[in-house]
Amino acid sequence: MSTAASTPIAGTATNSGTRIASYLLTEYLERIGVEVIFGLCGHTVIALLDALGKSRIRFVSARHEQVAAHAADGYARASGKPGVVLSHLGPGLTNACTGVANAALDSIPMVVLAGDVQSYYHGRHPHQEVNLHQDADQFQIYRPFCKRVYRVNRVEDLPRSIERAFHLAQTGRPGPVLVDIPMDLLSADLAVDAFQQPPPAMARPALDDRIVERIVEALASAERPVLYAGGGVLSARATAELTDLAEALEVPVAHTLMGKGCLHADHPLLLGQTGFWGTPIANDKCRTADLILAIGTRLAEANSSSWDPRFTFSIPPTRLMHIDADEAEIGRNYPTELGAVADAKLALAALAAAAGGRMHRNRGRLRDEIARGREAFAANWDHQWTSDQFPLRPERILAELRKAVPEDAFIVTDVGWNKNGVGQQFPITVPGTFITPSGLATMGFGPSAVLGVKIAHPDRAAVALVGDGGFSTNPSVIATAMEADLPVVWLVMDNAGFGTIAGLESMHYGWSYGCMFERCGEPYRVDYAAIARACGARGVMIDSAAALGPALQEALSSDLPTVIQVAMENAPTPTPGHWDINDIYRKGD
Ligand SMILES: Cc1ncc(C[n+]2csc(CCOP(=O)(O)OP(=O)(O)O)c2C)c(N)n1
Repeated sequence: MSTAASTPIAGTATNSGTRIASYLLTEYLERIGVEVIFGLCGHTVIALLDALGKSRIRFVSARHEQVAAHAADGYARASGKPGVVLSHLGPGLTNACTGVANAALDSIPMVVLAGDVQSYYHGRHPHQEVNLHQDADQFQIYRPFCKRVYRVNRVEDLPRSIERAFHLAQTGRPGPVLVDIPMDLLSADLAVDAFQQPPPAMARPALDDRIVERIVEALASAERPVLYAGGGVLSARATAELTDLAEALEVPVAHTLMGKGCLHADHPLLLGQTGFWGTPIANDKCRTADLILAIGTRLAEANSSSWDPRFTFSIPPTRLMHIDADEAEIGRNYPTELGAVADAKLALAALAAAAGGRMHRNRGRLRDEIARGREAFAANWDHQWTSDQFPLRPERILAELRKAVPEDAFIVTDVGWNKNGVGQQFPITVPGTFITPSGLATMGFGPSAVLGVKIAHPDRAAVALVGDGGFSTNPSVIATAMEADLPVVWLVMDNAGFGTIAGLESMHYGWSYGCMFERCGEPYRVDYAAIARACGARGVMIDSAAALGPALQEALSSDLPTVIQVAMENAPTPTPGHWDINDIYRKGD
């Protein structure tokens, strides 16, 4: 983040040598490069809003704090900078929880600034305070998913807490940090030079030369090695280095959901995603590998087929080497021959440099095998790309979307067919353009996150591909996009229910009780396109497969946000891997 000087905000002088803390805080945020804050007002934070309104920082006012937090998350993913959230106390902060936890589980840098009750009413249970177990206790709600929670008890501690928050959010394994500020402190006097220290410039951990040599030698001499890339490769912007390493040693690349985009979709060494919603060739090559080098991944359950050795990873006998920003991830789910804590970009650059020109084992007809495996799997669904059926096949929706958007467009998903289908079937050619909630897999992420993505890159297209369940969690995103002038597109795949879970229940229990949208026993459909029009945005209801492509083109060239609602068959995504929940369900009489 930059440390450029900022001009003092007018009208803030108080006693000589002091100014109001909220103005000094705002100027500091400007200096360290904060350009946008997402939030929702409350009486505890209007002092800060007043200062923000007079600053260069943009404030995006959402209608629900969860929307603000997801938008900040989307902004962080697309910009590489921390997302900043401003929240009122109590109900504001609890509303934001889901969005902040979602960012935490995907290692997204975020700073949450929260107002709190007056510090001098400690113990008197003031208005909206969470205090059933302890006074002034709201910050504790954030402990399980924040890297650190700061409660500021004296205004003099505010600068240090803010500086620590931005430092911790971005370093090591990134994640959210909360700074909880009693409202009176925002209006208190503070020495004009109190906010002096910017977050430190940090050298990132690199791999030791001997470790580089050991890993490269192991990959070169292995018979069936695989590189396994997680979201850490994308967030470190290390895809070029990964590609160089793969090509230098002719090693195929498999990836997690968040690792999608680590290699160009057409790259002949790309195996695809592993796990339950992965691809057979990725699962097979990983399961039969003699060596896997995993980078920036948790080897999480969904991508590892519930760690069942029959499906995705069989470690041992496969040998595992693992590079990650967080030592806690190494060795947790599999015995690991070598673990290293390092920045993915530095590590992959060093490995690729050492691998350049190195002799490696003959990989035989590996590239042909991969091409055949990918083609054979795509044959299960590629005929659906041109299906004219109505309600549409989900694959036709993906095909129309791919045709309509430029390659550098952002595709933001939610959870449901959209996430699973894009992860498995949608070709991503520009790294970082696929944005999806993985760790917490929050329904409601996509419609809000796309707002932050668009703010980070106003000149690029941003489309949220979401289910009707996910979209209806918070349609207020349309009003926020209108107010913030963000011409995003929400492509709502409407199967009149929580389709993925409906399908799961139907498979195991023969019905979808509690999962479909119904009224008086009949399917219940909401006209989301009409809601968009009521907000002054564009709303298009698709009435045939042929209408989708032109509607997308129009939406992408419009200056207004657009909801495109398309009726879709509730067809499941293929599941070549395994998820052991399917062994749990038992149907009674
Ligand atoms: C906040 C939240 N609640 C519940 C779930 C469980 N869940 C996973 S997928 C899904 C259904 C999503 O429905 P929809 O958005 O319509 O997409 P579809 O599955 O129909 O493609 C649900 C409820 C979740 N992931 N997040």
